[in-house]
Amino acid sequence: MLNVVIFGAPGSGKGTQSELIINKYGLYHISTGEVLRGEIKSKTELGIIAEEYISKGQLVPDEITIKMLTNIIDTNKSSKGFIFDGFPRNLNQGEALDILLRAKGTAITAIINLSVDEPELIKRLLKRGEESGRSDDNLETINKRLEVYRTQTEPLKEFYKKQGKNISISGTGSVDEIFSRIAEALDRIKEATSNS
Ligand code: B4P
Repeated sequence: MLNVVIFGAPGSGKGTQSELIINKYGLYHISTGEVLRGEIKSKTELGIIAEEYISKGQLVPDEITIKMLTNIIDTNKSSKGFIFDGFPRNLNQGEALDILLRAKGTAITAIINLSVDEPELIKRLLKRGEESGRSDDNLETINKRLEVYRTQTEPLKEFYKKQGKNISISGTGSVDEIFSRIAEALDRIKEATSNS
């Protein structure tokens, strides 16, 4: 199985690149942000709780996101592999994901770590806010999300570096240019795993 985490700050292009990755590699896309936004739109009990956190730029509690992820993996067992977009977002989620995959006899193959500088991230998110009206794409919430990323999510880089799974990719340039860099890395990994 090819299991890839797409990792990066808010606005680094995780969602954008995931779409291209699933088309080329046939992986099952799990975006916790997208699932949560769907719950908010349908005004479910979970959505009402999630909205409180998302609109303030905070992470939704782990017990909610880990349960959500477990259900999605369980219902898509036959997939060729997964792309985890927006999960894990802290060390606790990283450890939970490892345990979950180990129990299914598989593991994370690699993490694609998209690096983009903060002024560019803010520019992209403000633009999306104007176009989509997403409640968390305003300057105050963006700054909070970037702080949460620095303090809670970034430490995961070390976690995956220690496992030898971190692949850093520049997330600046056109969407196609960035995808070529990602595809080159994933093709190399696929080749190495099929020869081993
Ligand atoms: P997410 O939905 O994961 O969204 P994101 O990090 O804000 O954006 P992403 O990096 O996917 O950006 P995109 O490709 O769209 O999370 C939203 C919230 O949900 C979180 O803040 C949190 O509250 C909650 N949440 C989600 N998962 C959670 C978890 N596991 N635990 C707890 N809470 C969780 O790109 C952004 C914009 O840039 C787009 O408009 C795009 O068109 C543009 N763009 C992309 N690539 C570009 C490029 N190369 N050049 C120019 N613009 C580009």
